[in-house]
Amino acid sequence: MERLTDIFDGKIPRRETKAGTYSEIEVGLANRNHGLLLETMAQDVTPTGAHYLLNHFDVPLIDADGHRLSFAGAFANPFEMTLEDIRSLPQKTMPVVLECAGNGRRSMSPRNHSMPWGVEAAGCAEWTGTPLWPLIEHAAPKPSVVELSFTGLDEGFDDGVRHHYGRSLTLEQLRQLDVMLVTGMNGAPLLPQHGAPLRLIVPGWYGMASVKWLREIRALTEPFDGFQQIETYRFRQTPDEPGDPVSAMRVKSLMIPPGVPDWQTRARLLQPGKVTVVGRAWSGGGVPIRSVAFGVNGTWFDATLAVAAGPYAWVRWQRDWEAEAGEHQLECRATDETGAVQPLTPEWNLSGFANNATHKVRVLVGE
Ligand SMILES: Nc1nc2c(c(=O)[nH]1)N[C@H]1C(S)=C(S)[C@@H](COP(=O)(O)O)O[C@H]1N2
Ligand SMILES: [Mo]
Repeated sequence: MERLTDIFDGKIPRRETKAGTYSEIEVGLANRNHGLLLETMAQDVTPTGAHYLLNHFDVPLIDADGHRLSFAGAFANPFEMTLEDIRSLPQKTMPVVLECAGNGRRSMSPRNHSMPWGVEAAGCAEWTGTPLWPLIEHAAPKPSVVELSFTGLDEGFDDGVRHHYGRSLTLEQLRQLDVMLVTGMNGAPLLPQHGAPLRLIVPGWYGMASVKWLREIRALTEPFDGFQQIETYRFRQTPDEPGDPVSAMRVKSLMIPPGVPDWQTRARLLQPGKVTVVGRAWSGGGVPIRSVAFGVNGTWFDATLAVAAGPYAWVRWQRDWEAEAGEHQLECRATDETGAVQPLTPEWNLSGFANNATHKVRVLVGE
């Protein structure tokens, strides 16, 4: 890469045009799905339009009045619910961090053909809905039940397999996780692209578990064999191993890049003097953040933590920094209450899942 000074001195007015085209497949994916605008981390709650988006297939446009959620399969008391039925149950609003399991895979080589996420496939919205567990108890899984599957109305192909997007959780997981049936995001009805009219939110887990456009909850007496459960979202080092399933999020932190950006490169220019650097940190499974360290060229300083808005929300961190002229690499590194700490460099698996390496931002300090 060029020196940052060259960018801000206008010595490199534009990136040179290079031979070859963008990969059509990657551009197509990136144009349908988008990341968090990091600057919106100034607010506790991610605005709906700035929350990341990950949709595998087409967004199904569902008539809310006609929509039914069915509890089917090996339940003693199978039933169906309308949205009105769901909204008449006790309602709860929770700030929850969602993060895509593929967040951070952009720098892997050879690459995985999927969303080329940098750091921005995360967000913390306020989700409104009703707790799922009482409804499962009402449906009464038969003693032979091992898992429940959750199926969305969206449909497509992956690796030659046609399927509706679907995931499963064991009864034990459902008992422990505060899973919610959600109809609202940030005080408004769900938008079509975020799962309208009904989705699951599985707090503390990577986003793939939070099934959108939910239409069926099925009690199964054998483990679920859906494509999104057994083929993808596995930690594999070789293609033929079954791999452990991806579940709870790993400890992570992000910073709002300080200063002002260059349009094409996103390189940052900042004035010398005191800068308050701000970011957010979270971990999975409801584990709180213990500390965040702010790094400047590899030297670490303790950041101050605010109080998180809930067990599944991210927490604000900040650190004052006396910025001196020159090029610097800023970095943030969180530790959670179990002692888990972010690695400094990625630890890859075949799909680039759950990369929680530290967030690094290069800045040029100058007039
Ligand atoms: N039905 C359905 N649910 C889905 C998906 C999908 O493609 N179809 N994508 C999943 C993935 S991989 C993620 S990361 C989250 C993203 O949720 P968001 O787009 O509301 O941020 O939704 C999950 N739920
Ligand atoms: Mo995802």
